[in-house]
Amino acid sequence: MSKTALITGITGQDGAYLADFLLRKGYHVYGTFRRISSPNFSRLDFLNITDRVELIPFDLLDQSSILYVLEYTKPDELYNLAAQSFVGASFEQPIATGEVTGLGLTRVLDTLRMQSPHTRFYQASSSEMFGGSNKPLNENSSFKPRSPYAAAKLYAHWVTTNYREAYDLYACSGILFNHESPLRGIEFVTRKITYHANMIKMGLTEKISLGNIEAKRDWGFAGDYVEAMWLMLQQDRPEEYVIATGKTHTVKDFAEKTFEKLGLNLEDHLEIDKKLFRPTEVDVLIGDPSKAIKKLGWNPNKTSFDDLINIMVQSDRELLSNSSKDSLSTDRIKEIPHFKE
Ligand code: NAP
Ligand code: G4F
Repeated sequence: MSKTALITGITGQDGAYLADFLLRKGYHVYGTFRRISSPNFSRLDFLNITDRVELIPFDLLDQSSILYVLEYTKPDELYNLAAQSFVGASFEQPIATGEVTGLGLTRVLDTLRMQSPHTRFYQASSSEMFGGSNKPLNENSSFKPRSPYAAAKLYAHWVTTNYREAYDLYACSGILFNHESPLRGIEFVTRKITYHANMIKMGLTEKISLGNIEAKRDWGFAGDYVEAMWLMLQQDRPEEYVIATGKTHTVKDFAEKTFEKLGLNLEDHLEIDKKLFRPTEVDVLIGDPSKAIKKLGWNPNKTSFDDLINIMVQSDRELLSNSSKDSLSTDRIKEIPHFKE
């Protein structure tokens, strides 16, 4: 009989790639979506897998829906990817972020403990919890969250550890550094850049507004990172793992390379908008994936920084070329300014 997996947040970037990965491994995949006026399965459509997964309504804010989903699925593996995942928005919606990203995990894990304790559990922890460092960060590095999002993730991280120790659950946290793809939300900086650069190339807009372009991130490809999530749940013992490439680049590097690939000069099109700076910033993130390489056999070098940019630039070029001109507007990707003062 095939194994079953439940993915919360299957409509998101990682949810879609993980579903695709697990289907290829022969899993029966259940995925949760929020009951909103028009549920959006575009990422599953992009990977041609919408009809191959079983979609169940669910909300991290609603204990009953969590109970219902677990009773119905009783999965072998549960991947908790659902979250309010945008750091920027967490400054404007700190309470909702805490409710969904922090307490939501506790609702899931406590229900799991009572309804399906045999299920192997994966929690999507984040490198944001570290708060940044010039030196590579590993599983023993200390945490200093610098946003409501990071604080909520750290709470969820510690609850996962606690439930493993207190109730002997097979509960793992993957501490993932930034990972991107053509399916990345358009408000995140990499996708904002590849989308805008293509718009500029096509003459549909002239400028891109960015915030702190000196910030550095350790960027990998989401398609490679979902394999690490799965590997964590195949081990003898549940543990924490850092997943990263071990290399870091500035936002400016990412933007310059993207513009260069399209034959454009970033300087001619860039506007720095102070309103896009965060009240507190994580200046540098770089991860040390040695443990994942050694224990999981995971390969951090499958997709290089350059290849990642190529994949995203190409995908946005195709997306924009296939869209009607009337539907294209950079207004779609306006960000909420951060009111520090
Ligand atoms: P994403 O694209 O923003 O996806 C988030 C998912 O959570 C979406 O399916 C969203 O549903 C769902 N969701 C939001 N609020 C919910 C609620 N109240 N109840 C149920 N579902 C809800 O995020 P991602 O990039 O795939 O990241 C996946 C997870 O990894 C997140 O937990 C994120 O914080 C974490 N993480 C990501 C990275 C990264 O670089 N991508 C790094 C470290 C950790 P809708 O489609 O309805 O909005
Ligand atoms: O792309 P970002 O919004 O991603 P961020 O904040 O690093 O968070 C992502 O990675 C985390 C893992 O480390 C995840 F946990 C989290 O869920 C999410 O997936 O911003 C990256 C950097 C920041 O320093 C930001 O200040 O880019 C800087 N930046 C500069 N201009 C901008 C912009 N970010 C955005 N979103 N938009 C800008 O215009």
